[in-house]
Amino acid sequence: MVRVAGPLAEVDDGTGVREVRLAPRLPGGPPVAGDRVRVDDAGSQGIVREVLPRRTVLERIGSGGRVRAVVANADLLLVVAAVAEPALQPRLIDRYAVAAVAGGLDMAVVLTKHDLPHDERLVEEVTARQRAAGHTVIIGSALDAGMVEQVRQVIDGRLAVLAGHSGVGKSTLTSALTGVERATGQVSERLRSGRHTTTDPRLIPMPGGGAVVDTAGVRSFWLPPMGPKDIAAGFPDIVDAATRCRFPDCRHMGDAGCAAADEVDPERLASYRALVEAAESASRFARGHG
Ligand SMILES: Nc1nc2c(ncn2[C@@H]2O[C@H](COP(=O)(O)OP(=O)(O)OP(=O)(O)O)[C@@H](O)[C@H]2O)c(=O)[nH]1
Ligand SMILES: [Mg+2]
Ligand SMILES: [Zn+2]
Repeated sequence: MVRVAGPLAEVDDGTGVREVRLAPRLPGGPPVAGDRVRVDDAGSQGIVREVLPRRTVLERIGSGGRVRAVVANADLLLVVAAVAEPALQPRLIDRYAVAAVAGGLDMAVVLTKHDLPHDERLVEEVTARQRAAGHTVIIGSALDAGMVEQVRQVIDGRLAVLAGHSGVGKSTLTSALTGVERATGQVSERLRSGRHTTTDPRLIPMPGGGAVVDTAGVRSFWLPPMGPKDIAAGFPDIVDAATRCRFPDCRHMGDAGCAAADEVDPERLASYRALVEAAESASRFARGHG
Protein backbone atom coordinates (compact mmCIF):
# COMPACT_ATOMS: atom_id res chain seq x y z
CA MET A 1 0.00 0.00 0.00
CA VAL A 2 1.58 3.25 -1.15
CA ARG A 3 -1.06 5.62 0.15
CA VAL A 4 -4.74 5.81 1.07
CA ALA A 5 -7.06 8.65 0.10
CA GLY A 6 -10.64 8.07 1.23
CA PRO A 7 -12.20 5.19 -0.73
CA LEU A 8 -9.25 5.12 -3.15
CA ALA A 9 -5.70 3.95 -2.63
CA GLU A 10 -2.48 3.37 -4.53
CA VAL A 11 -0.77 0.00 -4.50
CA ASP A 12 2.53 -1.22 -5.90
CA ASP A 13 2.71 -4.89 -6.96
CA GLY A 14 6.35 -4.62 -7.99
CA THR A 15 5.57 -3.66 -11.58
CA GLY A 16 4.34 -0.16 -10.83
CA VAL A 17 1.96 2.01 -8.83
CA ARG A 18 -1.75 1.91 -9.70
CA GLU A 19 -4.99 3.20 -8.26
CA VAL A 20 -7.43 0.79 -6.61
CA ARG A 21 -10.67 1.03 -4.67
CA LEU A 22 -11.13 -0.11 -1.07
CA ALA A 23 -13.95 -2.59 -0.41
CA PRO A 24 -16.39 -1.30 2.21
CA ARG A 25 -15.89 -2.73 5.73
CA LEU A 26 -12.52 -4.05 4.61
CA PRO A 27 -11.30 -6.99 6.75
CA GLY A 28 -8.15 -5.99 8.64
CA GLY A 29 -8.66 -2.34 7.65
CA PRO A 30 -8.64 0.55 7.42
CA PRO A 31 -5.32 0.22 5.60
CA VAL A 32 -2.41 2.64 5.86
CA ALA A 33 0.83 3.18 3.95
CA GLY A 34 3.01 0.07 4.21
CA ASP A 35 0.12 -2.37 4.50
CA ARG A 36 0.16 -5.56 2.43
CA VAL A 37 -3.21 -6.13 0.82
CA ARG A 38 -5.06 -8.65 -1.32
CA VAL A 39 -6.38 -7.04 -4.51
CA ASP A 40 -9.24 -8.49 -6.53
CA ASP A 41 -8.65 -7.67 -10.21
CA ALA A 42 -12.01 -8.89 -11.56
CA GLY A 43 -13.39 -5.53 -12.77
CA SER A 44 -11.86 -2.64 -14.66
CA GLN A 45 -10.40 -1.25 -11.46
CA GLY A 46 -8.80 -3.43 -8.77
CA ILE A 47 -10.56 -3.68 -5.42
CA VAL A 48 -8.73 -4.22 -2.14
CA ARG A 49 -10.50 -7.14 -0.44
CA GLU A 50 -8.30 -7.73 2.58
CA VAL A 51 -5.55 -6.10 4.63
CA LEU A 52 -3.01 -8.77 5.58
CA PRO A 53 -1.68 -9.10 9.16
CA ARG A 54 0.91 -6.46 10.06
CA ARG A 55 4.46 -7.31 11.04
CA THR A 56 4.93 -3.93 12.75
CA VAL A 57 2.72 -0.90 13.27
CA LEU A 58 3.29 2.66 14.42
CA GLU A 59 0.18 3.79 16.28
CA ARG A 60 -0.93 7.03 17.84
CA ILE A 61 -4.07 8.56 19.26
CA GLY A 62 -5.91 10.35 16.49
CA SER A 63 -8.81 12.75 16.53
CA GLY A 64 -11.71 11.53 18.63
CA GLY A 65 -9.30 9.74 20.97
CA ARG A 66 -9.21 6.58 18.86
CA VAL A 67 -6.07 4.53 18.30
CA ARG A 68 -4.96 5.06 14.73
CA ALA A 69 -2.29 3.27 12.70
CA VAL A 70 0.10 5.68 11.00
CA VAL A 71 2.28 3.25 9.05
CA ALA A 72 2.37 -0.54 8.80
CA ASN A 73 5.28 -2.91 8.34
CA ALA A 74 8.00 -0.27 8.69
CA ASP A 75 11.33 -1.56 10.01
CA LEU A 76 12.64 1.72 11.36
CA LEU A 77 11.16 4.84 12.93
CA LEU A 78 13.22 7.93 12.19
CA VAL A 79 12.20 10.55 14.73
CA VAL A 80 12.98 13.87 13.08
CA ALA A 81 13.35 16.85 15.42
CA ALA A 82 14.79 20.30 14.76
CA VAL A 83 17.28 21.83 17.20
CA ALA A 84 15.49 25.15 16.52
CA GLU A 85 12.43 26.43 14.62
CA PRO A 86 10.44 24.59 15.93
CA ALA A 87 12.06 24.24 19.36
CA LEU A 88 13.50 20.87 20.40
CA GLN A 89 11.15 18.91 22.68
CA PRO A 90 13.14 16.04 24.24
CA ARG A 91 10.13 14.24 25.71
CA LEU A 92 8.47 13.91 22.33
CA ILE A 93 11.42 11.73 21.29
CA ASP A 94 10.85 9.51 24.35
CA ARG A 95 7.17 9.12 23.45
CA TYR A 96 8.12 7.98 19.97
CA ALA A 97 10.59 5.49 21.46
CA VAL A 98 7.78 3.90 23.49
CA ALA A 99 5.58 3.69 20.38
CA ALA A 100 8.45 2.15 18.38
CA VAL A 101 9.08 -0.63 20.90
CA ALA A 102 5.33 -1.26 21.29
CA GLY A 103 4.93 -1.55 17.52
CA GLY A 104 8.06 -3.61 16.83
CA LEU A 105 10.11 -0.93 15.03
CA ASP A 106 13.76 0.02 15.47
CA MET A 107 14.32 3.72 16.12
CA ALA A 108 16.90 6.37 15.34
CA VAL A 109 16.91 10.14 15.95
CA VAL A 110 17.61 12.76 13.28
CA LEU A 111 18.29 16.26 14.63
CA THR A 112 17.97 18.87 11.87
CA LYS A 113 18.55 22.63 11.51
CA HIS A 114 21.91 22.49 13.30
CA ASP A 115 22.91 25.28 10.88
CA LEU A 116 20.45 27.65 12.63
CA PRO A 117 21.11 29.41 15.98
CA HIS A 118 20.27 26.97 18.78
CA ASP A 119 20.97 25.91 22.38
CA GLU A 120 23.98 23.64 21.94
CA ARG A 121 23.95 22.49 25.59
CA LEU A 122 20.43 21.14 25.23
CA VAL A 123 21.37 19.44 21.96
CA GLU A 124 24.36 17.76 23.63
CA GLU A 125 22.25 16.62 26.58
CA VAL A 126 19.54 15.18 24.36
CA THR A 127 22.10 13.48 22.13
CA ALA A 128 23.94 11.92 25.07
CA ARG A 129 20.70 10.66 26.64
CA GLN A 130 19.38 9.19 23.41
CA ARG A 131 22.71 7.50 22.63
CA ALA A 132 22.82 6.09 26.17
CA ALA A 133 19.37 4.66 25.47
CA GLY A 134 20.88 2.84 22.49
CA HIS A 135 19.57 5.03 19.68
CA THR A 136 21.65 6.23 16.76
CA VAL A 137 21.57 10.06 16.67
CA ILE A 138 22.39 11.98 13.49
CA ILE A 139 22.89 15.75 13.79
CA GLY A 140 23.15 18.22 10.93
CA SER A 141 21.20 20.07 8.29
CA ALA A 142 18.60 18.37 6.15
CA LEU A 143 19.80 20.67 3.34
CA ASP A 144 23.27 19.11 3.55
CA ALA A 145 24.10 16.04 1.43
CA GLY A 146 26.33 14.67 4.21
CA MET A 147 23.39 14.28 6.58
CA VAL A 148 21.25 12.72 3.87
CA GLU A 149 23.96 10.07 3.29
CA GLN A 150 24.12 9.28 7.01
CA VAL A 151 20.35 8.84 7.10
CA ARG A 152 20.53 6.58 4.04
CA GLN A 153 23.10 4.41 5.80
CA VAL A 154 20.95 4.08 8.91
CA ILE A 155 17.95 3.06 6.77
CA ASP A 156 20.19 0.43 5.17
CA GLY A 157 17.75 -0.82 2.54
CA ARG A 158 14.80 -1.07 4.94
CA LEU A 159 11.40 0.62 5.12
CA ALA A 160 11.68 3.72 7.31
CA VAL A 161 8.98 6.09 8.52
CA LEU A 162 9.84 9.74 9.13
CA ALA A 163 7.81 11.24 11.96
CA GLY A 164 7.93 14.35 14.13
CA HIS A 165 6.68 17.90 14.49
CA SER A 166 5.63 19.98 11.52
CA GLY A 167 8.44 21.90 9.85
CA VAL A 168 11.38 19.82 11.09
CA GLY A 169 12.48 18.72 7.62
CA LYS A 170 10.83 15.32 7.02
CA SER A 171 9.82 16.16 3.46
CA THR A 172 13.13 17.89 2.78
CA LEU A 173 14.93 14.67 3.76
CA THR A 174 12.45 12.52 1.82
CA SER A 175 13.04 14.50 -1.37
CA ALA A 176 16.81 14.19 -0.97
CA LEU A 177 16.65 10.46 -0.17
CA THR A 178 14.27 9.48 -2.96
CA GLY A 179 14.74 12.07 -5.68
CA VAL A 180 10.95 12.53 -5.60
CA GLU A 181 10.04 16.14 -5.01
CA ARG A 182 7.89 16.58 -1.91
CA ALA A 183 6.15 19.83 -1.06
CA THR A 184 8.05 21.66 1.67
CA GLY A 185 6.98 24.84 3.36
CA GLN A 186 8.29 27.80 5.28
CA VAL A 187 7.82 27.37 9.01
CA SER A 188 6.66 30.98 9.42
CA GLU A 189 3.84 30.51 6.88
CA ARG A 190 2.87 27.31 8.55
CA LEU A 191 2.65 28.91 11.99
CA ARG A 192 0.47 31.65 10.54
CA SER A 193 -1.88 29.26 8.78
CA GLY A 194 -1.65 26.55 11.45
CA ARG A 195 -1.48 24.02 8.64
CA HIS A 196 1.02 21.30 7.84
CA THR A 197 2.66 21.09 4.46
CA THR A 198 2.46 17.31 4.21
CA THR A 199 -1.02 15.84 4.62
CA ASP A 200 -0.83 12.49 2.83
CA PRO A 201 1.57 9.86 4.20
CA ARG A 202 3.10 8.18 1.18
CA LEU A 203 5.57 5.34 0.72
CA ILE A 204 8.37 6.29 -1.66
CA PRO A 205 11.13 3.88 -2.77
CA MET A 206 14.75 5.02 -2.65
CA PRO A 207 17.02 4.45 -5.62
CA GLY A 208 19.45 1.73 -4.61
CA GLY A 209 17.12 0.08 -2.09
CA GLY A 210 14.90 0.81 0.85
CA ALA A 211 11.94 3.15 1.06
CA VAL A 212 10.61 5.93 3.24
CA VAL A 213 7.16 7.01 4.35
CA ASP A 214 6.95 10.78 4.71
CA THR A 215 4.20 11.46 7.29
CA ALA A 216 2.28 14.60 8.20
CA GLY A 217 3.79 16.60 11.06
CA VAL A 218 2.16 16.22 14.44
CA ARG A 219 1.28 18.94 16.94
CA SER A 220 1.75 16.39 19.68
CA PHE A 221 2.16 12.65 19.65
CA TRP A 222 -0.06 10.76 22.09
CA LEU A 223 0.45 7.09 22.80
CA PRO A 224 -2.25 4.42 22.64
CA PRO A 225 -3.36 3.22 26.10
CA MET A 226 -0.69 1.05 27.76
CA GLY A 227 0.54 0.09 31.21
CA PRO A 228 3.80 1.01 33.04
CA LYS A 229 5.60 -2.12 31.78
CA ASP A 230 4.95 -1.24 28.13
CA ILE A 231 5.95 2.36 28.73
CA ALA A 232 9.15 1.29 30.51
CA ALA A 233 10.00 -0.96 27.55
CA GLY A 234 10.66 2.23 25.54
CA PHE A 235 13.36 3.22 28.08
CA PRO A 236 16.18 0.64 27.83
CA ASP A 237 18.04 2.40 30.67
CA ILE A 238 15.03 1.84 32.97
CA VAL A 239 14.62 -1.75 31.77
CA ASP A 240 18.27 -2.35 32.71
CA ALA A 241 17.98 -0.76 36.17
CA ALA A 242 14.69 -2.59 36.81
CA THR A 243 16.57 -5.90 37.12
CA ARG A 244 18.01 -4.47 40.36
CA CYS A 245 14.75 -3.08 41.80
CA ARG A 246 13.72 -4.86 45.03
CA PHE A 247 10.34 -5.94 43.65
CA PRO A 248 9.87 -7.54 40.23
CA ASP A 249 6.65 -5.56 39.69
CA CYS A 250 8.31 -2.22 40.60
CA ARG A 251 6.66 0.65 38.74
CA HIS A 252 9.58 3.05 39.39
CA MET A 253 7.06 5.62 40.62
CA GLY A 254 8.63 6.06 44.06
CA ASP A 255 8.35 2.37 45.01
CA ALA A 256 10.50 1.09 47.89
CA GLY A 257 13.91 -0.26 46.84
CA CYS A 258 13.64 1.12 43.30
CA ALA A 259 17.03 0.92 41.57
CA ALA A 260 15.85 3.09 38.68
CA ALA A 261 15.39 6.00 41.10
CA ASP A 262 19.14 5.84 41.94
CA GLU A 263 20.64 4.83 38.62
CA VAL A 264 18.63 6.41 35.81
CA ASP A 265 19.21 9.95 34.51
CA PRO A 266 16.68 12.15 36.40
CA GLU A 267 15.26 13.71 33.23
CA ARG A 268 14.73 10.27 31.65
CA LEU A 269 13.02 9.02 34.81
CA ALA A 270 10.82 12.14 34.92
CA SER A 271 9.93 11.63 31.25
CA TYR A 272 8.91 8.01 31.97
CA ARG A 273 6.89 9.01 35.03
CA ALA A 274 5.04 11.72 33.11
CA LEU A 275 3.96 9.11 30.56
CA VAL A 276 2.77 6.68 33.25
CA GLU A 277 0.80 9.48 34.93
CA ALA A 278 -0.70 10.60 31.61
CA ALA A 279 -1.72 7.01 30.79
CA GLU A 280 -3.30 6.59 34.22
CA SER A 281 -5.30 9.80 34.07
CA ALA A 282 -6.39 8.94 30.51
CA SER A 283 -7.72 5.56 31.65
CA ARG A 284 -9.47 7.17 34.67
CA PHE A 285 -11.05 9.61 32.24
CA ALA A 286 -12.11 6.76 29.92
CA ARG A 287 -13.75 4.97 32.86
CA GLY A 288 -15.62 8.13 33.74
CA HIS A 289 -14.06 8.68 37.19
CA GLY A 290 -11.90 11.64 36.40
N1 LIG B 1 18.13 25.87 7.72
C1 LIG B 1 17.53 24.68 7.63
N2 LIG B 1 16.29 24.62 7.09
C2 LIG B 1 15.70 23.40 7.00
C3 LIG B 1 16.32 22.23 7.44
N3 LIG B 1 15.47 21.19 7.25
C4 LIG B 1 14.36 21.71 6.69
N4 LIG B 1 14.48 23.06 6.52
C5 LIG B 1 13.48 23.98 6.01
O1 LIG B 1 12.37 23.94 6.91
C6 LIG B 1 11.13 24.10 6.20
C7 LIG B 1 10.21 22.95 6.53
O2 LIG B 1 10.73 21.73 6.01
P1 LIG B 1 9.78 20.52 5.58
O3 LIG B 1 10.67 19.47 4.98
O4 LIG B 1 8.63 20.99 4.78
O5 LIG B 1 9.25 20.02 7.02
P2 LIG B 1 8.24 18.80 7.32
O6 LIG B 1 8.80 18.12 8.52
O7 LIG B 1 8.03 17.97 6.12
O8 LIG B 1 6.89 19.56 7.74
P3 LIG B 1 5.35 19.00 7.65
O9 LIG B 1 5.15 18.41 6.30
O10 LIG B 1 4.52 20.20 7.91
O11 LIG B 1 5.25 17.99 8.77
C8 LIG B 1 11.50 24.17 4.72
O12 LIG B 1 11.54 25.54 4.35
C9 LIG B 1 12.90 23.57 4.66
O13 LIG B 1 13.68 24.07 3.60
C10 LIG B 1 17.64 22.31 8.01
O14 LIG B 1 18.25 21.34 8.46
N5 LIG B 1 18.19 23.57 8.07
MG1 LIG C 1 6.32 17.44 5.15
ZN1 LIG D 1 12.02 0.43 40.13
